[in-house]
Amino acid sequence: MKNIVKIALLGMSCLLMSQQSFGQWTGPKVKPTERVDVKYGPITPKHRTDADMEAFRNYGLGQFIHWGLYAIPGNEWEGVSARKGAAASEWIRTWKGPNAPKDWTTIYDNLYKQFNPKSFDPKAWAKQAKDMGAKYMIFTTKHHDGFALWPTKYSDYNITKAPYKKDIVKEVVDAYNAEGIDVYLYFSVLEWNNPDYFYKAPQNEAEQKKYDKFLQYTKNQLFELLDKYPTIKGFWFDGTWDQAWIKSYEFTYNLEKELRAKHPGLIIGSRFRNDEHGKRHFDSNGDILGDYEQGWERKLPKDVSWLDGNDWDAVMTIPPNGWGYMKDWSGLYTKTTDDILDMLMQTVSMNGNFVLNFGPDGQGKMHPGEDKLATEIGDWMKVNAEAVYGVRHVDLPTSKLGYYTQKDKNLYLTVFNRPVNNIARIAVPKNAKEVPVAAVLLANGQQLEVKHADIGLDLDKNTYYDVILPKDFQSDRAFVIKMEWGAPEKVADKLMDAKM
Ligand code: FHN
Repeated sequence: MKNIVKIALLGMSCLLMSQQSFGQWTGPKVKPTERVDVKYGPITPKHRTDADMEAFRNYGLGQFIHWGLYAIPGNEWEGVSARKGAAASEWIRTWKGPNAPKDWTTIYDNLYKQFNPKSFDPKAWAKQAKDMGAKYMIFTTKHHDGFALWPTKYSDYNITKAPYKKDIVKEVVDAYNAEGIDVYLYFSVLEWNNPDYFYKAPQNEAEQKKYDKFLQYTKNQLFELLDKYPTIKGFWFDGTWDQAWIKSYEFTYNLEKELRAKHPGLIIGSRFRNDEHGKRHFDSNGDILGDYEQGWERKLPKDVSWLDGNDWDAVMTIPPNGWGYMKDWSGLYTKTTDDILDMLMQTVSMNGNFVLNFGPDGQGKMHPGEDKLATEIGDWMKVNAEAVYGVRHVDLPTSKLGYYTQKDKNLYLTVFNRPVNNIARIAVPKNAKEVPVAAVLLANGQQLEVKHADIGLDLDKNTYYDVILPKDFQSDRAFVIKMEWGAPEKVADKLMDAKM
């Protein structure tokens, strides 16, 4: 009974945490009506225009890798699943409840003694990511368990103490860079097993002293990462939701400045810090803290207006939730290639980057399901990538058929819902100076007929361009129609609107 109450409480506090931390920034933005005094607000402009940020904006597709000690259990231990006892596979250290192994935390904290991934081949990972079409990757240097995959001077709980010994972060950075893929380092501030870590704000001088030690340690590690891996493009921060960190706004503000000074061009998302009023991601005036919105985790904005012009990324798991290796995918809905392509196109059509997560196993091998997805996504990208990279949102009425993207003079429609009449109808405002004038299928280079179709609905502000799909063109996946913009041939005479 006691345990049931504990689990219920844990569930409630997780829910509360997720509501508190995510509720306010992943919906339409509501700006305060009056501006508030904010001293520890944004450091960089809302829309950075430097080359590094432009590169970020153009990635389109990225890969996330969650790898650490949690890869060894893979969400189970001695045949018992942690599915109902831990929040996610990389959270397995927090496994509680009747099924949790005895002395589980101690077992977990000693897993590093067996971390010796014999099949780890960073070049193969990087090649796979490249073939999939990823332009950047985010790698977990250290997750909430605190185990560092690089030889940090500042903690003993690191890779040099594991039988593997070698600097995994370096191996990953070098391999991905060699494939031309930009690397971002995931860094969890939260550390479950660090005695100097505080969840609640320190209550007295002694506690503050301890937490200051933790803050200095965090700072040291971040500078160490910049020193050791100078080619990285940014940090992807996580575990920044606890009160002790929130109350350290002056420290985090200064730290952000120092990190940027040390590494010009560094990209930091909105999770890193908050203002002095405790507002995370966006300050009390609704202004973004950091270079891009970092709250789109396992969710996507409903429409582009929700983003208020901010840069953003969406990070996505393949199973419903679970970032680290999960041995057993059975009985779970795991996203299909079509699901992922749909989310990818939805994301880029709203100016975001879509980042797909992989959780390699304890030996360094990807899950076979991940291998399959990577191959299938890569096959699709080889044909259709120009509708993904460097594209922007299109300000046209939304299409029921799929998602628009644009680049230079080209408009792309990625069709997920093929119309039964084989007419892909593009709605364009009647006063548009540019309309689709030519179309081609990216799948096979076939030119398509484009016909003006003014369907004459009373009071309709749009006119229509019909792209005719060949009946004999079949596709098992979404396909892309590439259109060229040009001046409309002739403007049809306006028919009289009816009086009624
Ligand atoms: O708690 C983590 C989780 O394990 C995972 O790392 C994700 C990735 O975005 N971030 C946290 C929850 O927001």
